[in-house]
Amino acid sequence: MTDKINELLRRVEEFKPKAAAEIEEFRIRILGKKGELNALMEEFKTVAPELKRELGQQLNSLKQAATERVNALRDQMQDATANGPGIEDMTRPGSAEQLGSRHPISLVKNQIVEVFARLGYTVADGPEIEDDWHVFSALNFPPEHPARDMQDTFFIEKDPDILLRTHTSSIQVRTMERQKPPIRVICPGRVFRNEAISYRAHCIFHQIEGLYIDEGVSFADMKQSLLYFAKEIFGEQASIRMRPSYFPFTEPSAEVDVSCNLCGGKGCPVCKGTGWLEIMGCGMVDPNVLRANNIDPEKYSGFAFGMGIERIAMLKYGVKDLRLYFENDVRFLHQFDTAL
Ligand code: 2NL
Repeated sequence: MTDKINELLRRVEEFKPKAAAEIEEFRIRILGKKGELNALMEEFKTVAPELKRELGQQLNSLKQAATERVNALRDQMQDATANGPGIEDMTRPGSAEQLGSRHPISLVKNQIVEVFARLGYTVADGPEIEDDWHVFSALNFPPEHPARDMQDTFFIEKDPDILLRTHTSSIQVRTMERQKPPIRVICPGRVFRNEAISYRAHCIFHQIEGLYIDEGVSFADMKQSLLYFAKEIFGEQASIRMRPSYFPFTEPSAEVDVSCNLCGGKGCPVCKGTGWLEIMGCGMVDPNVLRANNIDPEKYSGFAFGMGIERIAMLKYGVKDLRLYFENDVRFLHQFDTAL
């Protein structure tokens, strides 16, 4: 029996757990009700009386040693998890932190903002829940304009004066309320439209608009600013062209195209054979808009432009489906942030 006791004592001393769960398993196997120690205690009952004294002492020492070992191992394990290295192997490589990455929409927004900051624009923000004045009336939308329709705009049911902004122009209107010309402001933000979701449309998307008002601001100023923007975002080889267009808030208005980078202007499937890709709308601020915002159109003139950030990011990164921006699949999101 002494051999059995010594054998168990040796196993207790040599026991080296790798995880906390192993200690508890070991405790139950040795010290538990149906454990090996109690089995020896049963056996002890049958030994000859003259051996009882000596074996009793050995069994008590074994029990004490096992209990102390289990408690000590438990403490060590706790220290190791609480304080880092304890019984741990200090040469093991550290566990790497899984870092997130910036969303492509944020990356492109920041790049666009930086370009215009270099031209002296400041950044402005405004509420997503707006009223009719800041989204439509102050921007020369006639009362019957289709954008005012429920089909295009999300209204609050109880009060049709409250709506989700459909463009970021409302931020510029709020800037004109606060600030006298010269005004040079760039306004990024989320906008909302009641659209069916597809690869090229979503009911929530992002815009950046810019507004420049001062004495003597011309169409030529606008063209040069937007050419600079296109070269900064799409590369030095980029050129732009303007096509006549219409917006309620600008006159004259234009659609801006950038030369297709994929085919160098020769025509390819991406630019549908035209050599050009539409990137934004722009125009000279309509005198009605200046007047509505208490700016004298006889003294001041200005230009404004607006673009969809999703679209710019699609062209820049070759993203084919706009819905990818909203699904938050990390396999998609991790591809853009080069700062990591
Ligand atoms: C587009 C076209 C545009 C504007 C936005 C604007 C704002 C004020 C006054 C005049 Cl406060 N204009 N914004 C002007 C022209 C075009 O956006 O296609 N956006 C995605």
